[in-house]
Amino acid sequence: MTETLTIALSKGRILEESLPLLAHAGIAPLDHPDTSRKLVLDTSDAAVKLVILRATDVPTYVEYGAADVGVAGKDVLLEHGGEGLYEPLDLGIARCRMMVAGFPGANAGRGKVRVATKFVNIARRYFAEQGRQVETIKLYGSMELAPMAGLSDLIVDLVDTGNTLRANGLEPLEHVAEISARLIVNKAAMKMKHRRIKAFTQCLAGAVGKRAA
Ligand code: PRT
Ligand code: MG
Repeated sequence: MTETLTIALSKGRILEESLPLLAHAGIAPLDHPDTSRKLVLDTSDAAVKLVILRATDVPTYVEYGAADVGVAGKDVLLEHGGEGLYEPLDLGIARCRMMVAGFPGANAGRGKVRVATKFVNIARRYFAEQGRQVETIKLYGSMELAPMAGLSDLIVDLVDTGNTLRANGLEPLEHVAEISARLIVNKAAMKMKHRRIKAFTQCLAGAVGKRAA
């Protein structure tokens, strides 16, 4: 019997950049994920389904086995805590950098500093490792506004071109981590569906290799 495979993805750049890799594994959604309102999509492979989630929910679905595998940004994984998951492959897509940013020189200040971010766990860990005292403030969007509005001295955010920071008078100040999307796998599924998942991972690895070449 063919083993079924449920793949968790998020809309936007992860989905866009994952589709060519999935195509390499013989998997194409039957409905277009951007225009369809369906959250579960059948694919060209009858045994494979895609579930479309918020990016931050992808590790949760995979950890609890509601999806066998998923594609998640390293930022999301670092923030979620990756203990309940396998992370067998760096897909090399949706690349960016996690940075500390602020007004020029804002990171030179002494005393307690306020840091606004969506990534409070990553920020706390980063500053704690350096023995720097910070107060983290959790935000859900538009981190770039926080320094200008006087909410925080610094932000921790993802940076690609740097245009968003520049447009708001901010600068990248410190590099926290290189970010790219990873294939994640449920631990029980890795045992129960070992062959299927191994073959799928190898197909994706082949596609990643071709992209890099
Ligand atoms: O948008 P939503 O709240 O629904 O969820 P999300 O922001 O998590 O999803 P999405 O699709 O925006 O991002 C999914 C994943 O893409 C992230 O988890 C990252 O791993 C990865 N990624 C890669 C990025 C970027 N590049 C990126 N540039 N995610 C976000 N950005 C944002 C950044 O937060 C900032 O607002 O783009 C802006 C900076 O871009 P530049 O080019 O102006 O520097
Ligand atoms: Mg976004």
